[in-house]
Formats: sequence, C-alpha cells, structure tokens
Amino acid sequence: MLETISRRTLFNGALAASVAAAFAAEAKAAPPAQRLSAETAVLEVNGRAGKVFRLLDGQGRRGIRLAPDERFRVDLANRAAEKTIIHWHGQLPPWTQDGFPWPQTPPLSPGVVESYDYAPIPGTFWMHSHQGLQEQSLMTAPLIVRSTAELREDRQEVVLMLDDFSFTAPDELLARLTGGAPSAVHTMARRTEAVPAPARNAPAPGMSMGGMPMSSMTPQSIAHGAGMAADLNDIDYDAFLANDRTLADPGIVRVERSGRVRLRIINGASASQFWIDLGALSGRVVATDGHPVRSVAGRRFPLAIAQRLDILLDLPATGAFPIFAQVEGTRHRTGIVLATKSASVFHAADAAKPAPPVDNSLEERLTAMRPLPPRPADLRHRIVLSGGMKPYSWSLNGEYWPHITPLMLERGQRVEIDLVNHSMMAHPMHLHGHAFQVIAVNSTPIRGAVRDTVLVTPMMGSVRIAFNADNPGRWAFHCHNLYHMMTGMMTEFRYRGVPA
Ligand SMILES: [Cu+2]
Repeated sequence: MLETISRRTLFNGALAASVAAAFAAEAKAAPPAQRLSAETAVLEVNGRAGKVFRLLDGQGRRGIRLAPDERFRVDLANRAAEKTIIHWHGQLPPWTQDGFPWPQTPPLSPGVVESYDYAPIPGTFWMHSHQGLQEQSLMTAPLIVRSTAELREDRQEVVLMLDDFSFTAPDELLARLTGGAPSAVHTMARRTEAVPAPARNAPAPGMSMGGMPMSSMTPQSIAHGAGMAADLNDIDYDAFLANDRTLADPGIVRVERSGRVRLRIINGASASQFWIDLGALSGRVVATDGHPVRSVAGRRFPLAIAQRLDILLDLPATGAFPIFAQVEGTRHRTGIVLATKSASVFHAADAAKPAPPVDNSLEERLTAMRPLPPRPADLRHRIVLSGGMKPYSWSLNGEYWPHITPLMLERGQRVEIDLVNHSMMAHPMHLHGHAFQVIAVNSTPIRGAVRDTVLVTPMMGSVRIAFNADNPGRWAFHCHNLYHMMTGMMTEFRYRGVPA
C-alpha cells in the first residue's frame, strides 16, 4: 500500500530506478569507440605522386565526425612506420589526452593503439600531429562535433579542409629556412619533443615579464608578394589543397536547388594563411574556431593558420559556386565548387591579383555569443613575440623552446595575456586545453570571439586574450606556423601542483 511507504523510501526507490534507467540508457546509447588510423599513403597532386600521412576513420574518411552529445571515444592506431602523437586542436580534454609529447604522455610507437575518452565541445575542430614536422606531410584531418541545434537548422554540412603541400621533404624545407644541415634540423625536431626545465624563476601572479626591444627586429626582412613591408609565406609550396585536391581538378560538392549550407572551413596548413572568397555568394560567419559569434555577413574573410570559420550560405536556385581560398600575398588559390545537379563543369585558375596579408579586420568585428562572464583578472602576463628570417628563429619573451620558463597558473584564476608582436611577421598563437576570449585588438577593447587561435599582426600588432584557468595540467602555447614553432616559438602554461 502506498501509504505504508515513507517519503524517504519512495524517494530512494525513485532515485534508484532513475539511476538504473540512466545506466541502462547509457549502456545502450554508448556506441563502440571509433577507430582512427594514422598511416602513410600516396596522394596524387597535380598528376604527381606525393608521400603523405593520413588520419582515417573506420570508413576510410579523413578525421572524426561525432553526433550530438557523443563522447570522443577514439582508438588511435599508429600504422605509420614512425612515432606519432595526435592533438585534438581546440578541444578541452584532460591534459593527459591532449596529444602533446610531454614526458608523461610520450608519442605512440608504430603498432601501438591508444584510447581516448572525453566529452567534446561541439563545433568545427581539427586534429594534427604534434610530432616533429609530420603536420606538413598532411597528418591533419577534420574533427567535427555536431550539435542538436545545428541538426535542427537542417543545413547541408560541407567541410572544406585546407592544407599546404610540397613534394620536398619537410626537414629539407626547414633546413632551407635555417640554413642548417638536415642533421641539425633533426636535432631541432627532437628539441621540440624535449622536456622544458622545471619552473625556475616563475613570475609571481600579476607580474609582467619584460619584452625584447624593437632593435631585435631583423633588418633583413624580405618583402614578398605585392611589395608589402611584412614578411609573408616562408615556404614556396608546390600546391594548396582543398579536401586533398587542387583547382586543376577541384572537389565538386553536389547541393540541392536553393540549397542551405553550413560551410565548415579549416585552415590545416602548416605555414599558409588564406582569404576565403565566396565568389558570387554572400555568406554569414556564425562561428570561429567552433565557438558561436554574432553573425557577420560578407564575401571575403581572412583565415589565419589553424583557425576555423563556420559560414552559412543560402544558394541561388541553380548553378556552380566556387569557394576559393587564396594565399595571402600571392595569386595562388585553391577551393571547391558547390554545384546543383544540372550545373556545368567549372574551371578556375589562380587569381588575377595577389591577396593582401591576412589581418584582424574580421577579428575586430566579432562578438562572442557566449562571452566569459566579466571579472577582473587574477593574473596578467605579457608575452613579446620576436624573431626573424636571418637567422631563422622565433621566440616568446626572448626564450626558445624547450629552454623556457613555464607560466604558472592556479586553478580558478581569470588570466589575461597581452600578446605583442615585435617581429615583421604575423603569428597565429594557439593555446592548448582552453578556449579564450579576444578582449582587445591593437589596444582597442572588444567583446570579441571565443577561440583557440588568434593572429597577432606584425610590427607592434597586439591582442589581449582572457580565459578561466579551469583545466589543470601542462599546456602548450605556441605559434601555429609549424616552422616558427620548430625554431623556438613555444612555451608552457603549467598549473601549480602538476608534476613536471
Ligand atoms: Cu609565428
């Protein structure tokens, strides 16, 4: 009889039943871990065979796609002939699953399978090797985490993965930059895997570290492209790829009449920045680095290395619509074509004019849909970006990885970092394990985008970012130009109490 059951018993009974139901639902709902295979392959680029790496899912597609609320449960198998470690760029996993070669999380030897399991954040993300120069050989892939809100939009999802490509081996590309023998380059490659020394004179909270003087700027800066003062494009690439293809034979994506598209663009290039050119179309940027922003309409948008853009497109009834990505400072471009069934074949070549340098003109206009709650900073830090072409080396606060002083964080702190660029080149700076908000560009306060990678423009360009120290661990902070990172432009943010 119901009356004989006490409220407490009833409550406990109901709780037990609901917990049991939740477990049963989870057991039923949890799909098996996805397989991700790191392997080597031959990719035909403009009619010539190139040796590349691949990150392939169980269906042989590049990368990983997750359904709404699906966990990132991935078994990564290293089927390449060398060690590798894959970083889930922009995701916020525990630091031991971040895919960075710390001593506690060494790279995977050939034949090894490593399991990952964490709750992902939705949006357009990507993955890439953090081992040596493997990223340049296309150890890169999309990581798409769908949300129920996006599924409700009922838009066709089109992923546009951009890469830069050379038939020359990456260590040779680096050796040409540094003027070093390949053996010296290998030493350098190993250096990025080495362990930074424990914090020596870690700055006290609130203390700012001094920067390098302007005189550290190299006088030998070479103007590339259209005679602009800043340095662009360290490497002369053989091709720029959009979903593994060039404009000579672009990928054609079939779209419906009057199709509604969510374009997810990923700049997975190692050292190239692009202007996204929607051609005849107008689009609306609705997310940057996977995080929603207030919609910004336009036809051309800058995209720094490692950044992503989600762009909504409402297509005309019929036709073929090229989506271009043009390399800054050059006429080179790549792209895909969105085409309705009846549309004729489309051919395009390089652009008529060089593109300007990628800049922060879009950044300044962005507003986060989910900004950080306003709060004074507990820790402010200033990082000066320095370096140059001769000698080819790049630093943060005058330090070169792995000989760096970790920036020590306390869990719970609101952290603000001022990034100031004393060099002649733009640097796309990436923080692992945290999403930060851009709160000032060139000293102008904004309520900017939440992101994981922000461009700091050359010749005293500056950006201020803010984030909550809410993910204890050891986290890399580095320039995402692969060659800048490999020649020193990386440091560590380390939480107190986390063993080095
Ligand atoms: Cu850089």
